[in-house]
Amino acid sequence: MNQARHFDTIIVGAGFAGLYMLHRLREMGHHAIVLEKGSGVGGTWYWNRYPGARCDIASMEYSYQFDHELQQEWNWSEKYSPQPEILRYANHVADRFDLRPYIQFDSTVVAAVFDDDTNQWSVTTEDKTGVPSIASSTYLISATGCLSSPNKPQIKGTDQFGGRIYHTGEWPHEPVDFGNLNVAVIGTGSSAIQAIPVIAKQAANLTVFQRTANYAVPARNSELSVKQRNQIKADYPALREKAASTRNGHLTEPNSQSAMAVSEHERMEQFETRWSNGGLAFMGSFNDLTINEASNQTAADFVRNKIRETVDDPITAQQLLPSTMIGCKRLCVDSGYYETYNRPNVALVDINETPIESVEPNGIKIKGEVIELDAIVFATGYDAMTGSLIKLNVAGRNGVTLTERWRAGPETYMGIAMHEFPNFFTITGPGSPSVLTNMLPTIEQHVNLLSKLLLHAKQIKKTRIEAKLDAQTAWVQHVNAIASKTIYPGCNSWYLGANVPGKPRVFMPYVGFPDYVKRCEEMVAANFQGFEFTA
Ligand code: N01
Repeated sequence: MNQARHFDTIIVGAGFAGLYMLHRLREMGHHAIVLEKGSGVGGTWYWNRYPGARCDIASMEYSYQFDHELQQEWNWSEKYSPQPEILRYANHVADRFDLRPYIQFDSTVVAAVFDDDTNQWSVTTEDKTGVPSIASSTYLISATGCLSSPNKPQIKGTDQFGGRIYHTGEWPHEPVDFGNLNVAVIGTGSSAIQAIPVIAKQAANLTVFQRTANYAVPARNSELSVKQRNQIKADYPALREKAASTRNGHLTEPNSQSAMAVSEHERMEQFETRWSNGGLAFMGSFNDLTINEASNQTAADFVRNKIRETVDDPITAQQLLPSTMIGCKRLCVDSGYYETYNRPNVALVDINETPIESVEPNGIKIKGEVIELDAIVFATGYDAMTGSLIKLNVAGRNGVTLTERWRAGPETYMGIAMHEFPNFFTITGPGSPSVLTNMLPTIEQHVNLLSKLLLHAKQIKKTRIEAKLDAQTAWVQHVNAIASKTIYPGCNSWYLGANVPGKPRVFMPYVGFPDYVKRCEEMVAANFQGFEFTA
């Protein structure tokens, strides 16, 4: 694309959000294109190829529901499918709906500028060699994902390291063999917790550097039999509807009782049942684990006891005990994580007690001694929710940038639009439930909502859509008010931006999925109240 081309809509990102948005817009007759940094579709599942990567929401639910035949014909092989299978699914969708011709790969968006006079976005991309191209459009939709801008800590000496360096969020496409190597993993979030058991089996020695101990519940992953799949498919719409009525948009079978309302015996029984069933449904053990600190404490103590029971070495077990509230950071789902510390080739370093002094050419130095290493895996997460949006270098009316406007934290209207940024929209943006939910239905809900918004503008013959300032201010206040009633602001999580030095501490997602959907429906019914349609 050497000459500026014009589109009705430019979508950024060919992950699950971008693919479905493209499909819907094509159905609506839009001349649309997706600009994608990678060489293939799949978004987060294209980049996250680290060992052990898989989803932690059941695949039968972590999948599209917009097309009945698609969900009937696709066969997930496991309860929680591994990354290669999820990536195959994304590719299948791209082919099945003939989306590939409308996706421009190897194209990183480096700037997007709104022209107030023409109501057009001018979007600059760079190819793999840095050669720029420009395209323009009436609408610009970011489908960049919430967890796609890797957080790379600046540890002194990293650039001098003589071995190999990886980041879980930018994993090589060729197989990585850790056989007979001395390996370090830095970080103990969901990615690390999935990767560590697999790497430990391959490596000669594995040293894990932990900053904050995390809670993990067992996945109890298993193969899905034909019978199990068919049972779900037989009444898929009912299952989807039930999931949509839950707080997180997936089936956690929430218990309607408070943890404080039952006896100690009943409480333990509930926790044990959920622990042996596995998965995120553990947080549904009682209805108040995320809003009542005393209830939360009972669940946290239960998991801490499980860690003590599982890990043989009492000092390591002690270091692995999380001190935060459970679920305050995203709960991790594991397959043999704590058991891995019983292996003779695995060591844990608590960097609060023994900080990393530097990375040396041959390893990592702590307490004046170098732990010799052949490879370092950074499992240090993401500049979540806002990082990828800010990297687009979006300039709205009068050249105002997101970086300026979001200096004190992101401000959006309903998580989909921003005042001063006309015709710019975000799928699962900050201020929407996004990362607190099953992302696939949440993505579909946003795509459907944006499709309706663009259709409405067309029907009333307007081409410029902008969120009103008062509506945005009220929404931001509402998002904060709801979050402040929960345990979430109480620990240093990426939900709050606390993992990235210098990032403002603001709780970014909206708590409450069905309530959010209801509010969106009310907004639609009120002719997209909160938006101004002009031109
Ligand atoms: O990232 P994280 P992630 N020095 O931010 C540590 C989703 N996901 O990639 O907690 C040393 O959770 C950091 O420490 P601390 C899921 O939503 C889903 O693991 O900030 N350590 C933490 O331990 C998840 O929540 C799946 O103190 C440093 C770790 O690195 C989200 O993605 C699988 C450090 C980062 O953990 C992000 O998960 C994987 C430093 N300077 C991910 N900086 C599924 O199963 C950071 N850390 C679907």
